Amino acid sequence: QEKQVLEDLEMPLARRETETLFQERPQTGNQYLEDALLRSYLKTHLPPKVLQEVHQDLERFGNRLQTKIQALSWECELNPPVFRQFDAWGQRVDRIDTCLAWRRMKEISAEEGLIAEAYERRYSNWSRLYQAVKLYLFSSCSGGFSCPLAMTDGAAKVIESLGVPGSLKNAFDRLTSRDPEKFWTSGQWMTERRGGSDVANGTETVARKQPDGTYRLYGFKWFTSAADSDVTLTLARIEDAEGQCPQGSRGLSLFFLRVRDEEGKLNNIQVQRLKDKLGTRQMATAELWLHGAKAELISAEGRGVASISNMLNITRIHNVIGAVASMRRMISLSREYARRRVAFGKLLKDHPLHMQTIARMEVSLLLMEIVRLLGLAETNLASEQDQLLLRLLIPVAKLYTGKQASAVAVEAIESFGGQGYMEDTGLPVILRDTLVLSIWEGTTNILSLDVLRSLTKSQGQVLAVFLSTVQKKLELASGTVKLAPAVRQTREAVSSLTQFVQAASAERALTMELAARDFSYSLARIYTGVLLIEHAARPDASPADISAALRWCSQELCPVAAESRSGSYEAEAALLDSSLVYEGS
Ligand code: UCC
Repeated sequence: QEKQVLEDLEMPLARRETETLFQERPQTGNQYLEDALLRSYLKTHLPPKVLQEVHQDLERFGNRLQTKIQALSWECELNPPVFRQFDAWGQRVDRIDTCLAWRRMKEISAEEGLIAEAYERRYSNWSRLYQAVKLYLFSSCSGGFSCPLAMTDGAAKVIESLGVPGSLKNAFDRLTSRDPEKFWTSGQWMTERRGGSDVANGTETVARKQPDGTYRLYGFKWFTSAADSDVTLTLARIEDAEGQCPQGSRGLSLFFLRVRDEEGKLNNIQVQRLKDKLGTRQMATAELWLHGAKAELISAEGRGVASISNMLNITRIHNVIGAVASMRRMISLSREYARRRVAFGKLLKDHPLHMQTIARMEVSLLLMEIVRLLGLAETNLASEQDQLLLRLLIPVAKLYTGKQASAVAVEAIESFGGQGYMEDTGLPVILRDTLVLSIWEGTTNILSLDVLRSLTKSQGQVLAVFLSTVQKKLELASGTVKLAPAVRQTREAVSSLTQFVQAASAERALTMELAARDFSYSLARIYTGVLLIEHAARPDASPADISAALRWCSQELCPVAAESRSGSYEAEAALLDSSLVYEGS
């Protein structure tokens, strides 16, 4: 085909019989089979018997996605949910109508065990990794259904961590069911009108205790994703006998509620409107009034934030899955296009700058590492070090991949030239949908502060484990000659990071806060670097594995040290101290 294209190019337009020079649609195949990095990761880590079974299922699932599910995803984009407040006779109905393809996604999610797999634990600690790989493959074809799945997984996790109390047994069974008839999805209603980051001070919803021990919730949930879900977890303040509510974080408790009753009637909930969003338009995000919604208290009183953080850590991992999947999708489309598209007399794939730009976008090993650790934690196989590392890496990976995903999407769109800008290529929707990944589930700054929180709470242990794990991995790879530059660059970055931390501990807290984002980026880049190095140091590593590690490590791996050396945090701190900052800047 390449030869044909080049021959055509030589021919004057009038004599061309075919239209090979028209731009061709990039066609990707089975996304599991085409993902060499994923497959080699699974081959390296999974026990042979698990690998054999998992491989068969993933190959089948990859085909199903390509031949059946992908088309449904586009249907979801074309038919976003519609809100009907009243019926023809003036009765208030507050119906959110979703399209057939969206409802089919729910059935497929159950059939494929996209939540169930993680809780059945057929493959012990490897079940989480297996589930995450399926979600990763599904994500780009899911038409936004990944969002309710994230929250469903988070809700199941919270319920499981409570020991699945009798009152929640039915809900747990449904959230983790493989039966499409039974399967439920969950929402996660956290954001109120004062905002979604400062949950401790922004939550106004009040919970009134009923004689039967249940609660009624009163409040306004201003941003509820996948409002067509069956159940939800939400935060509220329990009112005391005097009608007072404790304020702040310690006043928040966690509740479970069903959105509708058996007859499909809303649980004293009114839908105010659907949100008119930039992206994720396939999914119904709503403003909801709770007028006495019946709910069950599921945390200790005042432990709402700590309890829901179990859910947040899962939905943040899903965010990483979504980010890595969208990057993967964009990169494979872009690569595929580069194999077909001719510019300046040669195929795009033969332009070095173009290919270098595409190749610097791989971060999937960070995701695999997190779900590997989560799998260990969930089967009581994790060491204390594993747990500390997991606590640190979740916010690091969420903030880094969330930001990276939209940058990659922009770059990939550009790699298509003007075609990337055309709605009906299906490319702009990917860009729109990636933009939310750095916003929901904690913005980049909120998560950078969470990284600092994990440091403070563990008295620095998370960082000590991070550094020792990195050193160990570098040591093991140090005999591989081809990787020497990458190992050296990473060692230098680790040493800069250590120096920065030592210096920062003598500074005031403000300096560390100003550096929090760059600090988190440094952790993400260094850790991704050592994972790529570790993978490339395998005896059967491919030249592509080696070049991926070398390319990754040739970038600035420790931006926090570079910024610190330039004195930018001190300068910013001085500006904040002085009156030099303009109002609102
Ligand atoms: O709901 C949303 C949209 C849903 C759509 C999701 C779909 C995703 C799909 C992706 C697929 C493609 S968005 C809602 C987003 N909102 C957030 O994520 C909240 C962002 N804000 C934060 O994370 C804040 O940092 C807060 C709320 C956690 C701060 O609250 P506090 O109360 O001020 O924080 P504290 O006092 O530091 O923490 C309270 C407790 C502590 O435990 P104790 O009391 O034992 O010391 C903390 O250690 O909570 C614990 N804690 C955590 N534990 C706080 N964060 C964590 C954590 N991440 N992990 C473990």
